[in-house]
Amino acid sequence: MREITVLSGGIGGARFLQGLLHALRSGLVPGAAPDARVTVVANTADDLWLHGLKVCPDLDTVMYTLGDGIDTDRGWGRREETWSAKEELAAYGVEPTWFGLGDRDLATHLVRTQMLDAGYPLSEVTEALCRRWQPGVRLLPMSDDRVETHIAIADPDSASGRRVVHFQEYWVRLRAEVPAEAVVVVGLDDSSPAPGVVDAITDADLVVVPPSNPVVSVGTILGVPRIREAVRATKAPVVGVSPIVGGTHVRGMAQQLLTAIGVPVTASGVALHYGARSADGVLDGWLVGDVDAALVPEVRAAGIACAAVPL
Ligand code: FO1
Repeated sequence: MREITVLSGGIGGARFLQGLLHALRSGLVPGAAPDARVTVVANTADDLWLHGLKVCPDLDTVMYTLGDGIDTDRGWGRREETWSAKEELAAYGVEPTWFGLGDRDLATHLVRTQMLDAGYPLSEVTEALCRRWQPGVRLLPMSDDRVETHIAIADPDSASGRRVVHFQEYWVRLRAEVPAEAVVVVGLDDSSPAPGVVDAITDADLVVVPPSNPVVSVGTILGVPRIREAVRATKAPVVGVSPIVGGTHVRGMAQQLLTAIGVPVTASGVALHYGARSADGVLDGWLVGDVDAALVPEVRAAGIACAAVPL
């Protein structure tokens, strides 16, 4: 195995990638060359424009985590961060004040926005930023097109009884504490895979679905036209790791969003949501936590190889 492709969101995917790279480079992955190339296809639907800057949380979380610049307690943003610009913006009463842009992190968004304004596509911007961070993977945005996840929530004050907020407002300001009624990914149907994404999937020796959010991370990547087809067509085995262990997510808001789309919040529910490649889905194999061993038969019955391991 020389080419491994991982479809990743933010914090969960980045931490999985840290483990994968450590195992690979230590020669612990049977059948994989220690210098196997890892390509990360990252979700960009969490992206947002803030104070005139393009912020790409999942791309930056993977880049900072694997480039050793991440704040390990928060799991996002830079370590040794300062917040002077954020404090000054708040002093001016500039909204949103609920999204923390650190001074060091701002430099990334300034460089990215300047390059986007100069006409470089997000994929080339990401490649340029990675020349500094050297994450040890090829980091590709799922698309160079603008795609944004918005969440419909109940709003008794509005005529329709609901309103739509950007995913980051739902997650960061509302802490996913209001029921999500629908997930709307703006621009997804008109988006195209970024250069190299389809080939990275079809030419891989292994495709991995890490424990990222099945709805707003893996779900949005698979929702980019042609990406799901590439996963279904690849010669590589497609193996996933359950983000749900013991009936709940490890962190984040997968529980709330799976509920919003009617998927059971179980290790088997997510596997069946992704589906077996032999049916109409994308998975050949699925790993569940030891605590979920009782769910293995249900996953196997759906045509997906399955094992319970200490996730
Ligand atoms: N998450 C928070 O909970 N609070 C924040 O203020 C915040 C700021 C932020 C800034 C840059 C960035 O790349 C990520 C940031 N995140 C923050 C995390 C972000 O909401 C999540 O990492 C992803 O969008 C979900 O995976």
